[in-house]
Amino acid sequence: MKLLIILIVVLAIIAIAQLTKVYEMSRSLRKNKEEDIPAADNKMNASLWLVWMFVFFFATIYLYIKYGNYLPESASEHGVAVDQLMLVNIAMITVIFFIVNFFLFYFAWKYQYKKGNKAKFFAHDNRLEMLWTLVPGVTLAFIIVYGLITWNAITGPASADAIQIEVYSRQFDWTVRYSGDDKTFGASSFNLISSSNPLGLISAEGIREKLEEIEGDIENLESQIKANESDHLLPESYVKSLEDRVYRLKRHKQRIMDLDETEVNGLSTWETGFDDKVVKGEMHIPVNKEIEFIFRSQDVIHSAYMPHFRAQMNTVPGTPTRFKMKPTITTAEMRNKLGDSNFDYILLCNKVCGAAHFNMQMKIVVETEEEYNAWLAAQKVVKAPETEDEGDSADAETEKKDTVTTAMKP
Ligand SMILES: [Cu+2]
Repeated sequence: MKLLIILIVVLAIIAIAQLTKVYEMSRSLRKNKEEDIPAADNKMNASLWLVWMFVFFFATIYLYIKYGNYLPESASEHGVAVDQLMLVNIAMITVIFFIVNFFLFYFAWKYQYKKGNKAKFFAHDNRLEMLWTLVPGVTLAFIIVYGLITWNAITGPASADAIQIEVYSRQFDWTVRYSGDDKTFGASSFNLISSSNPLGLISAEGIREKLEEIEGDIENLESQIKANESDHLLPESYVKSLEDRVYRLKRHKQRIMDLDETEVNGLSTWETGFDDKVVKGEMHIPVNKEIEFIFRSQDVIHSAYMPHFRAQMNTVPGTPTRFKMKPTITTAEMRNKLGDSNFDYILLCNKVCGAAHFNMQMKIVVETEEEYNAWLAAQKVVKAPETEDEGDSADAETEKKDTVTTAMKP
């Protein structure tokens, strides 16, 4: 099949070369020079510029109408300002587009070659220089200042009673964390990330489990190295790689032991995380309440894109980013407005982050505050509070902490 295609291409090239030759020979027979262009050809080319201008303008207008409004009205408060900014920019660009392109094609037609026409020599004009420096300068300054004012209003600090939601990205899904009644997220560390703890939440148990896992691995590797000291069965390079892994695991262990248990509101940082709620699959948010999103990423840069709310923010490994917004239309209201009972808000990844990037999405449900509270109450907390009586659980707590403190001493 491939050979056939190559053959066709080669034959086509030969055919074109032969046709060109025939054309050149016929031209020399007519005694015309190659660079001589007949007046009729010249005129037709000039008129075609005008025809193309109309096709181009109509195509542009058609595309504006067909694709200009692919999103429904903004479902967030700041989104109205974003739409306004976008509209002003597009309006200015459109006006300039039509003026510039009109002159481009019109002049190509007007100044077509005519026998005897001579170009005027015109080197400099201060008024013209001023005009084409000042007009774009002022226009661009307006766009930038207007954009910055809007951007600063959107990205300013969130109010104190804003609901905080952590949006956590990794290849290739989203996880959401709600901070619970204490309004404080439990601390997390990438050193504790494991299949059972994808967010790397810090807890006494999490630390102990991870340390046990690492110690087990170190022991296993060291016993292999030790056995080799007597029987020398392993190749030297392999022993080197084992030693390297032991070194890395020990450093990882040290980093985990360095995690501190700083106090926040009288609770240790990991205790503040016990009432957090980790949710996958869909994110619920209440309408008309300010929400502050905190974005984190486990692996590469992703981008949290919520088109219906005109919101987008990169999620960067190692650097939490944030964005505040106030949704104004519930999912049910938007379904009514659009007459589409299947409509859902969506969170998409908008950075090409790997093979399954296209499918990295999550449903967003905007509902009334009562519905939201009921939904949130039904979600599981990270660690349920102890049910035994006070004295017992306090003892258990001290005991647990002792274990960790011992483990934490290198
Ligand atoms: Cu992604």
